[in-house]
Amino acid sequence: MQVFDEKHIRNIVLVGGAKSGKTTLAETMLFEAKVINRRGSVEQKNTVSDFHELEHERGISVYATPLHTEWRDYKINIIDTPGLDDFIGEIIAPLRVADTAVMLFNAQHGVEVGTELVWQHVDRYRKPVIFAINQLDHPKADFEMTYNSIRDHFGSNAVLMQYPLNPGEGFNAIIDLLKMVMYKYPADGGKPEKLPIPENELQTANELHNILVEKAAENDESLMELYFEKGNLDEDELKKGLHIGMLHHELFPVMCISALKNMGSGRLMGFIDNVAPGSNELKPEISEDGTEVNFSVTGPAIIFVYRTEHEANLGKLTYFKVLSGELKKGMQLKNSNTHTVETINQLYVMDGHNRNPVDVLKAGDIGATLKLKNTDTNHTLHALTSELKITPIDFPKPRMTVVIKANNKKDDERLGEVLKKIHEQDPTIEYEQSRELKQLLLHCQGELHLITTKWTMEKVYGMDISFDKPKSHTGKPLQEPPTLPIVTKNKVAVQGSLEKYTCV
Ligand SMILES: Nc1nc2c(ncn2[C@@H]2O[C@H](COP(=O)(O)OP(=O)(O)OP(=O)(O)O)[C@@H](O)[C@H]2O)c(=O)[nH]1
Ligand SMILES: [Mg+2]
Repeated sequence: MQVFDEKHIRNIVLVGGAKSGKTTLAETMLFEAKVINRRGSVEQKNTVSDFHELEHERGISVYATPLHTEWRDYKINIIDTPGLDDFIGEIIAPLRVADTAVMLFNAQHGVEVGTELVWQHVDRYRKPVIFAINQLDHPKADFEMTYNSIRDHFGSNAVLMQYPLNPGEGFNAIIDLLKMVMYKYPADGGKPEKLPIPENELQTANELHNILVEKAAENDESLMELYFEKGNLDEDELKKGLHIGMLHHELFPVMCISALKNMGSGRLMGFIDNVAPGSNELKPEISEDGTEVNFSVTGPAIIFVYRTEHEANLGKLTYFKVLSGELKKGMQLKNSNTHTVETINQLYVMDGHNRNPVDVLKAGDIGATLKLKNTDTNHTLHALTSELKITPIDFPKPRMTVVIKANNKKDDERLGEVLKKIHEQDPTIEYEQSRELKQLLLHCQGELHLITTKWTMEKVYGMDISFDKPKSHTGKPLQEPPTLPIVTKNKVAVQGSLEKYTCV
């Protein structure tokens, strides 16, 4: 596998409302880059990204899944995330290590509630963002409504870089306002023809092009001067302005796609390669004591762990980003959080559950390793001894509490150990032995989060557990949360299927 340098690595995270098409887009990008030669679908439960049994059962993404493409001299690391905010931990952890967030909107619905929540995190990190309006082939696609709702929510910095022709069932072409060409797609998608913009679209295209140019010029004084001089910017100047605007989180280019029909995905990838910023250009990471950790290709290796996964047959998988230097297989690293030494015996580039072994990963890249003993999410590891710890990902506090019990003695003994792993994998799940209530409490993000946690405990760890309402020592329920339903113990035990969980 080719080794890419910082100038040719792009890390993107796919975020957006539930079912906006993130997993379908990830699959299409892998197909475009020939990582796979047949596209799977969410319905057929055979996408590279949604590979967990739980995701197949529910028909949704539950976990942050890293994938990658190697295409036209660039490596794009893609992290596909869930759309439902019960899984917010799986969304904000990859957001932290991504260079650019590609935020999808379903052209049937415009901006949805879930998207607004994710935006708060994207905005907080001031990450570069691309807005991608997806599902433009859908009979109910409404481009105007979607773009207007984007402008209403995110303001005039959301600027059109493309617009679709014939959105809806006949969707077959995109006008590109950066290149000022039309991409015309075969009916079933794929490689487009690059054609001149039709006569009857020229006026609209010119007007929108001028808005894009003005917006791009605003981000740089020399570009502003050029724009005043010439009244326009050429393609390279425009790219530079877009790049700077994205880097400062001041300009959010809006692109058009149909992930399902593979229209616009290749152009999106080209834009990520050629215009979106790389890790070497982003603001430096900040350590817990306020020191700036500058991106360095030549410095000693530093990695930051953004995610941990416990896999039944593999053990502990640790996902990280290389912030400095080169990480080589066999290297020993010092964990500044636990003051222990870890050996990187395996080094992988991940595509869903496929592990591609590599010998080296350079600064700016994302990878995974196995079987680290004393390393968790949010830890920093160094090639040289250092006390420096990268500021941890700030995971949201849980919003729902239940009592958790094991239904037999054997499982009761394992409960603490299993909950520790569950928390390590998803830090937005917490647990505590309440001395006051004399009950073991499980805190999580919501009903679906609770259901999926139970599923994991039963199916992955073979536990027999049940949930109950927390009660005070007087026997009265502590809270009556109408919006936070609790799973009834008996029904879960009898029915044992996720779909049939009943709430009181
Ligand atoms: N017509 C049309 N359907 C699409 C498109 N992209 C995705 N879909 C469909 O939308 C549904 C959801 O797609 P996913 O790729 O699972 O969406 P997602 O955003 O990953 O969903 P979650 O991760 O569960 O939030 C599936 O039925 C897809 O086939 C598209 O471009 N056009
Ligand atoms: Mg998905």
